[in-house]
Amino acid sequence: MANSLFDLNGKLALVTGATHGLGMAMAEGLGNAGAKLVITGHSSREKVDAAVAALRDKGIDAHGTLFDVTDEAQVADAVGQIEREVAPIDILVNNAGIIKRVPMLEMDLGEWQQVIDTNLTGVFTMSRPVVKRMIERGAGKVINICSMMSELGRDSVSAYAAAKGGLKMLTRNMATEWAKHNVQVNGIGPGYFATSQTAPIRVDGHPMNEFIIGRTPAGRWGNPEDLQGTAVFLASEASNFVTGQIVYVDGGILATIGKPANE
Ligand code: GCO
Ligand code: CA
Repeated sequence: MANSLFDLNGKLALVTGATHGLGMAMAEGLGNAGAKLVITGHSSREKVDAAVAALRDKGIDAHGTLFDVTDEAQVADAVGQIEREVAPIDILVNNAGIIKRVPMLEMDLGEWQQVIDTNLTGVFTMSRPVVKRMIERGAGKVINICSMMSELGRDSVSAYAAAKGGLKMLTRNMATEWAKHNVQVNGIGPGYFATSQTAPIRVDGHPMNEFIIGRTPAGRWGNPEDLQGTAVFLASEASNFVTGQIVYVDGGILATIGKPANE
């Protein structure tokens, strides 16, 4: 009986930005726990179709759609279509996000705005039509993908850190407003993971690569699969009294000030 708490059979999960990387891994984890999946991308139909095929190859009932989470009209249409043609959305994972590593004084205002719009405002626009329906049904789960940068800054990621810091507080406000409707809203804060987003700073010899391995008590980069258990927990009945929390899956980075390089 114990594992029925984590059973997602009969649930539909919508994961944004899930054509690759962490979003894809979380979609797979939710699917392995029994959920039906709708994954989204924002630009490439081919990437969405390939990701859906990969999930289906693993026996997961997956569907795909293409829209820009920052476009309210596109979001409204997509949510309506999913709820009509697939199923009501029980679990929303707001994962879509971009990063621009540019020192603040060199960043164009447009670059700043694009990061804030996608990573923060996109969660506002994506969540509202989904949660309105969750409230009508009396239950729902929202998981916002935050970051190490919800807690710590780093040179050259000002817009990303501001957005992810804001997303931590948006998560708490969503939790506050929607708990009475039995909609739980939590965040997952990934540490440093081996994905295409971090590929540029993970190459052998890049100073960040050694730094992160040294700065992470677990002594390694995260693998996307490391997020699956936390995603299932926050998407399942097991977390019905957990809301407004950010669960950091970071190999211990946030627990420590680190140690001298040669220790
Ligand atoms: C960076 C990295 C980080 C990670 C992740 C950490 O440039 O520092 O890309 O931002 O992507 O967000 O949680
Ligand atoms: Ca520039």
